[in-house]
Amino acid sequence: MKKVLIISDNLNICSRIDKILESKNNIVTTFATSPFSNLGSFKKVLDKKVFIYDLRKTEHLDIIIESYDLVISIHCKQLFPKKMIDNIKCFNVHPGYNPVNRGWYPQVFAIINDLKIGATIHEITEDLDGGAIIARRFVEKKSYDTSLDLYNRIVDSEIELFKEHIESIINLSYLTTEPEGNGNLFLKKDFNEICKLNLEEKLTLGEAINKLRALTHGNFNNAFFEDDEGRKVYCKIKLELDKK
Ligand code: 0FX
Repeated sequence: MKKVLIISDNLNICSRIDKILESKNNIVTTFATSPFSNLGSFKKVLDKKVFIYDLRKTEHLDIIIESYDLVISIHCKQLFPKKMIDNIKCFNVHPGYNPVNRGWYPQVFAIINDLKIGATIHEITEDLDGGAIIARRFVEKKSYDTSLDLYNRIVDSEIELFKEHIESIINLSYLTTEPEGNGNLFLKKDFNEICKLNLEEKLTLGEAINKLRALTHGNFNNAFFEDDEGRKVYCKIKLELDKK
């Protein structure tokens, strides 16, 4: 019986992963989230005990290392410290095709920079989203995708990869490939920077549409400009494919 820790800050994905793991009888799964996540909603939706682990705390790292055989990060926003990586097998399910889309909000930067995109499961190293690749898959990018449309398909792909590879991860019988170089790495600060629209910036209409659809994600207020009176005006775009 393998003791698996799933650590995540994304409840929607966790509940889908939970359903997959419920059917496995060779593992005992424990869920944990980060100090800044809403523990109450994790417990309510998953309907089980959920721990909070603060990966900056040595005592929490010691508990993890002693209590589990492996750790899987599924959109966990905490960085895994060296002590953890060195002492327990750690894996990451990433909403990007490594090494092309390392870092934050990969679909946003894939739309703006016309990069390929997909999902990856990889071993965790100290290099952000840079470890050996266990499985990865491209996801199609459509001309009328907003960030949310593409994100939803990427998450579906992450879940599929997880379903297909979880057995080999548990048994440590998976094969790996090394990422082809460093690829691209985008951080949260890069996202924050592109959200502020410079109305004087010269872009083609295509580039402008791409920027706005990359920053359109459901109800999030991302892209904005400042008007003459210094007020923030948020912008979203609506795209619709001709169904005829
Ligand atoms: O959990 P997650 O889907 O993923 C993020 C990173 O993108 C990922 O690379 C990392 N491995 C993981 C730990 O954290 O992020 P989220 O649930 O905060 O946001 C999901 C999407 O929502 C994001 O891709 C873009 C969009 N979003 C999110 C926020 C907070 C916005 O458009 N605006 C926002 O302010």
